[in-house]
Amino acid sequence: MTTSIQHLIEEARLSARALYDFGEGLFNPTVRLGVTGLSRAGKTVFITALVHGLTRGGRFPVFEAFATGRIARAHLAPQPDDGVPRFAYESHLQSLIGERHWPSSTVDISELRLVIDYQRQNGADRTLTLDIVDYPGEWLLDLPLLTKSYAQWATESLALSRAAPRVHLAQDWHAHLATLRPEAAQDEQAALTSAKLFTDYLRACRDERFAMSLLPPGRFLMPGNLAHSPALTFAPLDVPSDGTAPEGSLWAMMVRRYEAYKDIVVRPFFRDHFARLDRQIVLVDALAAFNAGPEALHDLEAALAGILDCFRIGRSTLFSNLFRPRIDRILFAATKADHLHHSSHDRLEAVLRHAVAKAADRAEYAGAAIDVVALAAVRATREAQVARGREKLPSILGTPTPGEIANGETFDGNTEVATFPGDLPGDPEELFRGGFRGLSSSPSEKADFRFLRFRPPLLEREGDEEPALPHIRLDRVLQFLIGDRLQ
Ligand SMILES: Nc1nc2c(ncn2[C@@H]2O[C@H](COP(=O)(O)OP(=O)(O)OP(=O)(O)O)[C@@H](O)[C@H]2O)c(=O)[nH]1
Ligand SMILES: [Mg+2]
Repeated sequence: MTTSIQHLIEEARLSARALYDFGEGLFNPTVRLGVTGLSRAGKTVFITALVHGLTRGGRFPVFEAFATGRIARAHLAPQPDDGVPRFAYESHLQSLIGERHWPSSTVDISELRLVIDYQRQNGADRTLTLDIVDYPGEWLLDLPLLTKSYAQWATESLALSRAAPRVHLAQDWHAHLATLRPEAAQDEQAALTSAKLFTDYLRACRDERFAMSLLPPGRFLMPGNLAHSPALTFAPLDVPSDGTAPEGSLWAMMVRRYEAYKDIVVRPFFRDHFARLDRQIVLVDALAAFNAGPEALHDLEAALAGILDCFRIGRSTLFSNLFRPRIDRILFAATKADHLHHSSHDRLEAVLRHAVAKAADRAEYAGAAIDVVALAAVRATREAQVARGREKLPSILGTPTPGEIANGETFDGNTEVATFPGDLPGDPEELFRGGFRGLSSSPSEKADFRFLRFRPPLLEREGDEEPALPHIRLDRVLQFLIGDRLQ
């Protein structure tokens, strides 16, 4: 099928969907909120805490409609899409509150509908439906592939893999690549081996010590039911970015599979999910990047540019203006801010703001309104000043998860400790200049930032009331994402 016919069909499908959603929205004001972030960024915890706070009376002084009592009630309702898994809110909440364990990892898209009954500022009673869609950030970072040819993608991926620290992780794959001739006859075993070695390389980049963010194609690391299919059995070859693949060659085989990946994975995601979102929050684990080192921070910045590119690409080039994606607000949130003393929260926000601004320049971004926040959806720590010699260090207190290690001690999951995670610099540019040590270049005792994983907090129950979960700035997030729709 030629690309233009394919595009026409895509547009027709998209248009039908948009019209249907539009009709629904007329009778029933709805906000479709996308929640995304790379794996372990904090999506599941964020959604669980947000829904719990809205339905069970959280403490949200900055969320105006809530703080002034205009929200009468918020409750869960059956979700609109029958083919999408439901977000397992109840079991995630049970882990968090009942067992004091973080919810387990999730790899698919999921959805939850929350209905909010509220009073407008003029006194009229209204309802706002909030559909929350949780999807992996890796899927989002695949969207730029839609506008790239195989040769462009291969050239970019190879260039990235030839810079430190990736080049050390890519040795096996590069060695195999050097034995391949793109013009040689197509060869399933060669494709299988290079896809495997390329995937191993991506997995090594994602490891906590390196914490790289930019690792498309996303499904290579989370294949689901596509594992071992031809659409996931390709890898970059060293080919000229403007050349044509000879028929029957290994190169042509790779091109075909790369295009199949876009057809089977990327386009349906764009059409069925991304194009239907109204608002988007992107959760970012900036602390994991500090932990790993300066290269991880630069990689994160490149990933943010990639993400901004997605919103721009979606808006301008893929489809007609009539039914283009309609996201009008994007919030970037640095998660797990409770790992830092509050004196560093503003600094964490400043680092993310700096990275997003640089990324916006790189992606020549113009589009939806953007804001940035440092957040802890669930605050697992308290604060204290700990004396070290004459100095008083701003420290945090929490219960490390069982098995965490610091200063040679392994924690049992019941003992509370005070730690000093490290001070973020007042000028974010200092971090980007790279003058700090992370796990990618030194052993953990020498790293400049040390973040222990803590258990969720122990909550005090008052009578039969379900306790509220402590948080940092979750109310500011709500105000930005839906405050204007509740006026
Ligand atoms: N202290 C603290 N830790 C958090 C918070 N949010 C997430 N975490 C930690 O980060 C881990 C990952 O959080 P999840 O919400 O499962 O992240 P996710 O993005 O859903 O991860 P995947 O489902 O694996 O993609 C948790 O197991 C916690 O250890 C938070 O607000 N505070
Ligand atoms: Mg999850």
